[in-house]
Amino acid sequence: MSQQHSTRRAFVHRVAGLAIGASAASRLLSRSALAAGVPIRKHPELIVRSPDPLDLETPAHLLDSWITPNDLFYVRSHLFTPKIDAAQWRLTVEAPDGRRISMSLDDLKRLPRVEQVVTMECAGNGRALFRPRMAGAQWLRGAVGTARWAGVRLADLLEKAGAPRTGFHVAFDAADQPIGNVPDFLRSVPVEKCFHPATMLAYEMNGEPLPVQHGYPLRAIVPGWEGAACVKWLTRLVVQQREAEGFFMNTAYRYPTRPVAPGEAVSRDEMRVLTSVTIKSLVTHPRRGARFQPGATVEIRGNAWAGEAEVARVQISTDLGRTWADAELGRERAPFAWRRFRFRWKAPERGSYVLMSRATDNQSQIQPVIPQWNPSGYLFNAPDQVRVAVGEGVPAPSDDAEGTPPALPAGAAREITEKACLGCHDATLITQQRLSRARWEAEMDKMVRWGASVSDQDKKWIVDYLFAHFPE
Ligand SMILES: Nc1nc2c(c(=O)[nH]1)N[C@H]1C(S)=C(S)[C@@H](COP(=O)(O)O)O[C@H]1N2
Ligand SMILES: [Mo]
Repeated sequence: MSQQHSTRRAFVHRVAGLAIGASAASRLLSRSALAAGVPIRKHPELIVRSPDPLDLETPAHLLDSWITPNDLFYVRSHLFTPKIDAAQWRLTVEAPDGRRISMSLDDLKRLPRVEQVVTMECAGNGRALFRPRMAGAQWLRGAVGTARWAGVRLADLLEKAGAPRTGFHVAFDAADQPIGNVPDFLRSVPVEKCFHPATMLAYEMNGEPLPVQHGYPLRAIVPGWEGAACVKWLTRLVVQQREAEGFFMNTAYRYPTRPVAPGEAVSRDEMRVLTSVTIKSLVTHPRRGARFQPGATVEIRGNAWAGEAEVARVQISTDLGRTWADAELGRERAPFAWRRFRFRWKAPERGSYVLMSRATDNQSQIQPVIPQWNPSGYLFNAPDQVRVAVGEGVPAPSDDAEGTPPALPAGAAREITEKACLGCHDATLITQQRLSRARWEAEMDKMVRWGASVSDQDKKWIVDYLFAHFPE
């Protein structure tokens, strides 16, 4: 190890930083090979959190409808988008007694078709709003959307395969491939939820074949649960006695079982796998930074959702949360879909105002004033807020896109950092973070475990450089 590193260091010095380690080079090659052939057209207003693997956020003001159009729907992919030939593709289902069924897309389309409107939210939606901050895609408010999904009931397939109805887990395996040592995306869901009549495998989204970035040709829809349960590019379902193993079950997508202090470390056995998302709302109109004249009538609109529960009430405050008034709920509804809300507001005298929304569900859960901090930044659900200006000359900040520099800044360690990191992901994944030194170190350690080739000396330089440019 150390000999290899000292050789590489010497080489790097000799060619004035233009050298590239052999393993980094091969990862760069495999990256372009894996990523090749899946060109994705992106709506110009979506915020790029990472271009490849692809993470796109929807600006909140574009979520101002019950159904989110496909080209505006957020995208969250941990790995490179796989290119799948539907003619060759099959889904296999393996039952614990050894029974196994295998189906083509046409076979699936001959099963009874179900269609339902379901909201899907990434567990990390709102992560960028937690303090202290943590590593991860820096979602603000728009890693959420609602679509009309069509496909088959998962229960129909499980029944065909003779799967047991209780006590087991269904592991969802998918066609996206690990990058270097970055773990495979593998998740499982308890069989009881899989037999729920609303849980489905979808091959259509809003009347179109599933778009490639949303899981073509087939994905899971697990209504009410956080997005990571909705595995895309499905290839294989295994009914097994235990939860699936691996990073995306054992480390990611876990939430503390007790209230923790901001910044506190929490051990694995004090966390459980995330399931339902919680009560939350989003103001979709007006947008942040809008300007009105005193006396103007403004319709405040938005969406509220409650995971597996139902939205019972949405309230609006325009005086920094001192008083709240009921909004009217929209008529469009479906069991696991968000509800629209609206409220008429008469813009008062000149000034800067914050329009806030706060939802309550049918189990009396209400959005908390202070969201529960947790180590990975999941389930942020404080009341939403949109600052607007009334009258001329009042500042009206708009922070939806919260500028992410696209490239690493100049600095002594920039090239080492590029070589160590950019084989597996783009620079924006780094430049959007704002972390303490300890968290930058922890991120580096994780990346080394995942196959980044860095010596201890390089690691120190990289952490110094990252902390200098992207401190909390
Ligand atoms: N195979 C696979 N499925 C996946 C993911 C992934 O990286 N790979 N990301 C998950 C996460 S974290 C979320 S939030 C949703 C996002 O779905 P979308 O990209 O269609 O919005 O897909 C889930 N399914
Ligand atoms: Mo997610």
